[in-house]
Amino acid sequence: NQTVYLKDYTPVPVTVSHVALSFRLDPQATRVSARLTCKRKGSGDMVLDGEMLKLLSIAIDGVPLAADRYSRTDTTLTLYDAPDSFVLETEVEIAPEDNKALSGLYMSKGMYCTQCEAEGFRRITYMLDRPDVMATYDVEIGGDLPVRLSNGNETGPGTWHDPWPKPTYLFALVAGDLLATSDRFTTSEGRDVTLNVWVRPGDEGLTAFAMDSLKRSMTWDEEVYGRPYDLSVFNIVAVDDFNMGAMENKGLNIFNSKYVLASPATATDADFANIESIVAHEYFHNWTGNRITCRDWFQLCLKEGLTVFRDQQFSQDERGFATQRIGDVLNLRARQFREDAGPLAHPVRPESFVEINNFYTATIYEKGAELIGMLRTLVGPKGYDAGCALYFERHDGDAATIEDWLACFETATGRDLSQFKLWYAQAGTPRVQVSETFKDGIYRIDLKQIVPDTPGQTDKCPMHIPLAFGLLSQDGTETQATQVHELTTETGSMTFEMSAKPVLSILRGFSAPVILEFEQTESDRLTLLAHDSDPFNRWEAGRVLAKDRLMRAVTKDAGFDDAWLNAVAALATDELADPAFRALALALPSEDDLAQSLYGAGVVPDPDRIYAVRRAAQLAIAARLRDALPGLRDAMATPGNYDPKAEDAGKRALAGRLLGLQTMLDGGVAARTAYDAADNMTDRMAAFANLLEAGDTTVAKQFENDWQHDRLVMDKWFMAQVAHAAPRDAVTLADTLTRHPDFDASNPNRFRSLMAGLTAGNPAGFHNPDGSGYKFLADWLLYLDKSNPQTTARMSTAFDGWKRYDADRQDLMRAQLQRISGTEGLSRDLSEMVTRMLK
Ligand code: HT7
Ligand code: ZN
Repeated sequence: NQTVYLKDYTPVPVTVSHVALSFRLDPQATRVSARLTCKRKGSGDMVLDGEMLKLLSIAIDGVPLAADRYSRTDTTLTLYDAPDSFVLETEVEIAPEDNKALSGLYMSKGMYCTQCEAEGFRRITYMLDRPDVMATYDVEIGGDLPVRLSNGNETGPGTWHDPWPKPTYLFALVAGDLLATSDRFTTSEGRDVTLNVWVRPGDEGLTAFAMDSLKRSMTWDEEVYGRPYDLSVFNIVAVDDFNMGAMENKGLNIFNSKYVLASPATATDADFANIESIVAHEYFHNWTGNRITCRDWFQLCLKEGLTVFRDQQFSQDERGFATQRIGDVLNLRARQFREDAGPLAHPVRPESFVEINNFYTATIYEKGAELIGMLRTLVGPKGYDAGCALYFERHDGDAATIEDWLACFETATGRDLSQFKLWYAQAGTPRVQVSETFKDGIYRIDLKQIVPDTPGQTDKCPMHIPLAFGLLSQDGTETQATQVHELTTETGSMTFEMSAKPVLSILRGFSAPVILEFEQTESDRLTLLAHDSDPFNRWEAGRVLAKDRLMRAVTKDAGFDDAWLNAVAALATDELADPAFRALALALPSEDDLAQSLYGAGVVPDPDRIYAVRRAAQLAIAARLRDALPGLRDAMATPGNYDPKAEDAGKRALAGRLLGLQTMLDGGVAARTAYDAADNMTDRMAAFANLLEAGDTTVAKQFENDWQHDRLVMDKWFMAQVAHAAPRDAVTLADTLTRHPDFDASNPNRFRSLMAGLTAGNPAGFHNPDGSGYKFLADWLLYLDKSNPQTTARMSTAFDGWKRYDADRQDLMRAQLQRISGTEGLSRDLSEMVTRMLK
């Protein structure tokens, strides 16, 4: 397993400017003929990539190639003495039906489909399978399958021309029995575009929301970034077997069906929100990813961080800034901060990798998006727009780098971003310590940043950290509106002349991905919770108050005080506050969040204790709100037709939280009524989860009987049962469910639902002190690695927190990691992950 280094990047000596492909599809023996128009750019042999290909013929300029003009290994085809310009013709045979890795050309429920990012094209034909080789494409898909799709514009039945040069990873082909829901969109340039959402017959009633999301995304990208669409057709295809969420192939986005198909009866509000943001994300890639792509895979954040930032902006505009930002930060802390704090920490632009598929991480995506957000804060909205405009103008058609991106902002705004660039190179979440004094009319804030050591990186330089802050008087009036302080040195300070000590609201809007360490007084936090004009920090104040209580309950057995319970109750009952905000404010920090914070504070987390303390806190809040709960829930009713938009979703979210509290008190009585009355999947899942928590023994069977025909709903059924099982029963239940006739490990959605139901959904169950959770996961990783290394490697990250725990649990987890690592024939993907985790 070879390590690839950023420092070793070299351009190709021979490039390909046009690709003509002809497919004769067959499950066991698909023939792929390729004509590559090649041109020499430098000296050296042309080394093409190819894996699992049976080479049937090879010719240059129509003349079969003599055996001494080329050589092959399992993964390459090298041409010796290639001329200055020539056409390389190959014919290969592949077996899509046997491709269970879901990379390259594979079959899902009788449908042919492709996944080429990052390096799947080499499993289709010989080619320079790297993002800096951009070519135009002509594709011909033979045979009589009713629907045959590829990139670009259709020129005849099953023939496609893509005029926009693209790298191999954006190639796509889909063929099979599919039905489209169609619509039209006219771009700001007057281009008439046909929009299609293709699904398997029977699913055609579930596409309306995805189509609506697509049209809103197209409008938004024109209005906010000035980016119109550039082909006459935009196709989306829903596929059941898919390793990730979706893929932005030029003009032919392929989606995990989970992120396309939705109806009120089958999809929750969270599903609708995911569909909206993922449709937008893939569409936005057309400019940030496709028209301008990455020079090499080390630059992955160039397209992913920027596109996540854009989809987050879109969702803020569609759904409201505060709830979207809070949700995004919760996700960042849960996934990226966790990654940054463990053995898998890596920079947003890594310097090396063994398997690039292992780097589609929260750090590249979510931290990458935070870097764009910080850049926007530093240069201001106008500077940001000017930098983006220059980037699109200067680099359209390029395979670009982070340096190219930052240079556009330096040119457009005149700012020096050299220190800011460290965010791309230095891994780890910086800690910012804040202290304050007030003396003789001077209010002083002292700041200190600490950038932690991470694997392979020590003694780091100070980062350029934008800290948005404001000041409030003790009665909650804002005395200073938001300003940005740029912390560029290890320590810094600010002073203000004031007649009384103010209340500091710092890191407003979560202006930088850092951990704040600030011993703020209890009364200041309560003031922020009640009055901060920055909704993120209002929520954050409540979060910090809750976390303090929970951590003290874990470490010191402290009870829950009236001041806190009253503040929570006040928020829950505040009719003037947005229900979505109240729902977020009522949610306690997750078990994993607490484990992470305890570990950060030098305390070994005990998963059982954390589980018990969270439940005790929920019970205390429920008891405080006892009489108000039924009325509060009734007030959140959303009569009439189900509307997935944010307003009603917020009400359902709050109703769900309140039902959770009622269940703590009544053992599931209200949840049973709610389950029987539910007329949408959001309410049904909330009631189902609560009934499971309450130990109801009939509801799982009832749910199964009602929904066994629907694969996406059944994913929820598998996950919820394991996530809401009593911790000591969770592993046994998960194991039993793997023998259910509908459990199919080869379907990534099903595999992830069950495994993540345990590892993420039920931490106390996964960390069962007898080690059964660890063995269960390791057994399944070893099983799936043989056929689908990508999904296996991803799931293995459940072990990445192993060093946090007590010596016994560490021993048990290490033993499983060692067992995996010592297994013969491990994939490169899983092998790299366990090696890094064991280091
Ligand atoms: N750019 C896409 C990434 C992706 C992917 C990567 C590795 C293996 C399978 C994959 N499927 C999709 C999705 C995106 O970020 O938009
Ligand atoms: Zn993406």
